[in-house]
Amino acid sequence: MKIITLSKIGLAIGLALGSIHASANAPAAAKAPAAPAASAAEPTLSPEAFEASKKIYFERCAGCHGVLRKGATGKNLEPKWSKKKDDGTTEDGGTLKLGQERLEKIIALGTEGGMVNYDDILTKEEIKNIATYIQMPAPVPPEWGMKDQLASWKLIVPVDKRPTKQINKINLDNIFSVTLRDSGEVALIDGDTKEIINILKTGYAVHISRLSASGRYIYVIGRDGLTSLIDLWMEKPSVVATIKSGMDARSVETSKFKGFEDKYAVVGTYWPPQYTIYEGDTLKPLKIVSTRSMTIEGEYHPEPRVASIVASPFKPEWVINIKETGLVKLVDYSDIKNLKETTIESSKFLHDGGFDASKRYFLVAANMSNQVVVVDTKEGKLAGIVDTAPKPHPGRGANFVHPTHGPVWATSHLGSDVITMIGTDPEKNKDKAWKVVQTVKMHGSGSLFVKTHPASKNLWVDAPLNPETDIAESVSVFNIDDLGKPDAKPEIINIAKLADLPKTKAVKRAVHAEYNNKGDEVWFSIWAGKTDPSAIVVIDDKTRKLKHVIKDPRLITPTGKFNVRNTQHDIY
Ligand code: DHE
Repeated sequence: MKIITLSKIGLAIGLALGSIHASANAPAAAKAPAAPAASAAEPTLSPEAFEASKKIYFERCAGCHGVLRKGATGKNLEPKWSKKKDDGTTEDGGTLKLGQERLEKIIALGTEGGMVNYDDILTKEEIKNIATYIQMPAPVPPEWGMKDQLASWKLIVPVDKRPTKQINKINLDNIFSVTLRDSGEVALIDGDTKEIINILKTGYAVHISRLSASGRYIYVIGRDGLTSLIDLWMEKPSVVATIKSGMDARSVETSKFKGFEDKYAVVGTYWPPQYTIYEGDTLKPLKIVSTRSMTIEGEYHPEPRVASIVASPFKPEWVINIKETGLVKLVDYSDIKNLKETTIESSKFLHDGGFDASKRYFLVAANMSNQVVVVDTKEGKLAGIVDTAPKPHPGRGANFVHPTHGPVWATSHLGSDVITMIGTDPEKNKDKAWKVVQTVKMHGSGSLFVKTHPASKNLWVDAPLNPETDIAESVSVFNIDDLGKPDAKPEIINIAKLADLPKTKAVKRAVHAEYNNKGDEVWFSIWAGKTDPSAIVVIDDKTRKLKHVIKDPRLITPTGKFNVRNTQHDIY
């Protein structure tokens, strides 16, 4: 059996860096020239186990820990790291120091810091191998420039072969684009009839869906960097173009300013760290901009990943958030040949976020800094940085008028069992703007998403990453009018039980609230195992009672859901 050793991998990385198109998929070390014999303590894997672990690392770990393993939402996982502290001393660490046994334990059981347990997802053998894999140097994936992108571009239905008006009878306003995480698909579901309109092959583990300004096109981005364009006007809405934007991605947005409707799309990639501007109706790549740069502390970072992107409705501008550097880029797309970027220094580890109700201010979680950054898109500068409870994770957050504090934006937290409300009205409530005005306790930590709707009086919040089954299966719902009362308590509803699914080994996590177009129904996904039957649970927002359960064998690991109208107009 061939054994891959740490020293061999080191050589392979050298080779990969030398030739940027060295295949990301080939067993890197298997190609490496002969290396000195491994010492007894050196972590080793067979080429097969190395490749399998590389795939698992990409699918399960890279999102939090980074392709180069320098850490962000998750800890640094380099074999050896060394960090200068403020007092001038040096701290050394790394996976080699933690060792095989401890790493296996962490991967299997998770940590209190928010890492989930993998003992119900990975086999013992896989856990053992991945623990070894992360003690070996990280293989560097290739770059992905214009030639690669163009070669991957597929214009499946050219613009002149598409309908010139909507030719189906579907209420487009109320379609939900639902991520089927582990099958590499999205389901388009008719929000009125609750019927599946179409299941479309897309990239692996589609992260989000975003709408074009007109509401005609849905753009979805896979974790594997595949961008797909869906035309809702077709008899059966289908994918009309795809392109591989990179190897690893999470965000896509469109041009929404008057005169630029449906003209451009922009995709942010985790690897390579860059954003690409595309023709809105074909996905033809037009411009690629690298995000590699210095951090806000003035240190070079080789992997500053593009996190959330939003489009301003008031300017031809995207707000592009760069995770590791803590820089927010306001990108003016009115002249992409002479692209103007305003670079705002904020806080490191920018992740997800949304507009306030006026859509002038963008609030984004710097999750590992335990802060929320506020950007004034009108003035093009930082409006504030708000300290919060650990690891804020808003999705797009929730906007409502608080009974005592006026307009607020709310986030829940991965690392705390509270909802944080931040004042967002610097004109009429100046003393409360960009300050935490209230925190309320919910049913547990491990929350990912909070949601309300202008037509609703409810504030819903999930906790899918909580280690307790009952908490992960449940959501809290607060009456907004009761907030401000010292004893404001939520109703806790076990959504998974309402789905009435057969018992399996996996936890049935209730995840991601999304309203329908009218704001009178709220939809939750049941996120269970890949081979488990799953469902979407529809709750009547007014009565908070079960209204419908969407079950279908094709609904495999549903997670994010994006209602056309709410996503098109940034309603949350
Ligand atoms: Fe997400 C939004 C990144 C794990 C479901 N997620 C986002 C955004 C980013 C991000 C940068 C904001 C995009 C935007 O608005 O432009 N997510 C990451 C990760 O790096 C992370 C932590 C690890 C990973 O490997 O991907 C991660 N995310 C998850 C999940 O495990 C979730 C729960 C299930 C899944 O489908 O993968 C998940 N993320 C979502 C959803 C949104 C999202 C549903 C959009 C929320 C919204 O309402 O807009």
